[in-house]
Amino acid sequence: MSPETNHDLVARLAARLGPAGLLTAESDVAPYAVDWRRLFPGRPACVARPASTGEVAEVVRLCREAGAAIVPQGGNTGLAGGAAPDRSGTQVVLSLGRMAAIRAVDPVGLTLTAEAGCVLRTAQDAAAAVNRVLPISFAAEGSAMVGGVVATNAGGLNVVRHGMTRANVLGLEVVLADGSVVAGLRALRKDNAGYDWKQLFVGSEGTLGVITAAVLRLSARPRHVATALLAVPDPEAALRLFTLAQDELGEAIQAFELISGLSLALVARHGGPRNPLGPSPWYVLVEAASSLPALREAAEAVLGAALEQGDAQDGVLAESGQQAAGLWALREGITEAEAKEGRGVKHDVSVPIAAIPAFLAAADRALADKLPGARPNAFGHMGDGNIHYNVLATADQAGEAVNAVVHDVVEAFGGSISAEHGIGQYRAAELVRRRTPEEIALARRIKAALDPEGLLNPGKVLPL
Ligand code: 2HG
Ligand code: ZN
Repeated sequence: MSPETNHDLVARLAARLGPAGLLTAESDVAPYAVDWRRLFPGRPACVARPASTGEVAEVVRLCREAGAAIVPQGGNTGLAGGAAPDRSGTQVVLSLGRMAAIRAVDPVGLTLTAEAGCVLRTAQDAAAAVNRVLPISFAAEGSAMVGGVVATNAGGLNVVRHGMTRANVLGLEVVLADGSVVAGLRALRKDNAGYDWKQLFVGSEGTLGVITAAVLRLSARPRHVATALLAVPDPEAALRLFTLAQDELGEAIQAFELISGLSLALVARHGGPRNPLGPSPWYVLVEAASSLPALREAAEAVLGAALEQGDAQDGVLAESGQQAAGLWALREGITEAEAKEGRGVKHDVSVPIAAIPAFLAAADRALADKLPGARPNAFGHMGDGNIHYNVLATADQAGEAVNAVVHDVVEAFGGSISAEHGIGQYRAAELVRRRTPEEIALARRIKAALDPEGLLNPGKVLPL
């Protein structure tokens, strides 16, 4: 796109969206130009901030006429650079932040309909106000927006019980690359009429269409919640505890997190909350929830059994919601603490749950062999097989080299190189290396069918 086309496009967008709908000054654009970790600094032509689905469609049409690429963006909390523009100065960031309405909440049918720019926590609060739960939850929920949550198929803390975002999307409204609006905001539990096209857009990271609103599934709000932090000697013990919790608490388990001792040491070092347990090589944070009155007794019995069989050396069962929140603050403080500690090379991987201990041992060995001095820091959603095997690397260890070592081990265990964060631009090249040519060719055919001109978030998910 030439500078003149660029200039024309910005003028047209300004005329269509008005002053509140378009940002061009460098200081206004800056927060939208780079991802949260500041790994992918970009330079967009402008930031369009449409206030309605009709305006989103108009932005897409104007960009298409000008041949300008569009980078959809929600809360910009992603960890894969999926919402950051490139440095060409020609891409238009399409921020959904002004489309923040909750269109409907149905406590009987258990659904909530929200626009893409609605902050996840606002949607959770709206569900709580009618005594229901929106069961998608993760550390960035105070900034992440519904559109981005759906577009990245975000995972998080409750996947063990409620599945990924994908499992909680009932309907979508999407603007396609040609500017047409597909209205599929059906609030139905059962809808088996034809292709389930909405699932194509869930996890497509803005490369197939722009999600403008979603119908999300709500759940009953459990009356009792039991949250416990346990100090465990090793990942094998944690895995035995997972089985124990499955046997004794069953479907009430809504989170089962594995946390390394280093993770909580980093949280403490960087001003995080106090760890009520002593130092330990590993911890498990487990939460169960049910409306049945016997939950607490059952949780106490599990904790007792865990201590007795030696798989936990110490443990605390939260006495109040506030104490439970304190335990969660430890877990949710890890990402920021790691960022303050220095250069962390992230890996968001999954392996079969039962293979987690062997995977961790093999990855530690491979790292010690091939990249001496690199410090692994593993934590994550053990109940879903998802480990954030992050590596505090030395200055001379290139990120790609660290990725290769870790991902080779992941591949040997039949795992995935992105369990929940998506691909963005961070993992696009790696995806092509780690999936079969047939899978990549299929993905390219889907992309070509929906975005033949390649204007939607180019270079994300699939490399150019
Ligand atoms: C979490 O589980 C997030 O806290 C972030 O997915 C993980 O910082 C990370 O690597
Ligand atoms: Zn995670």
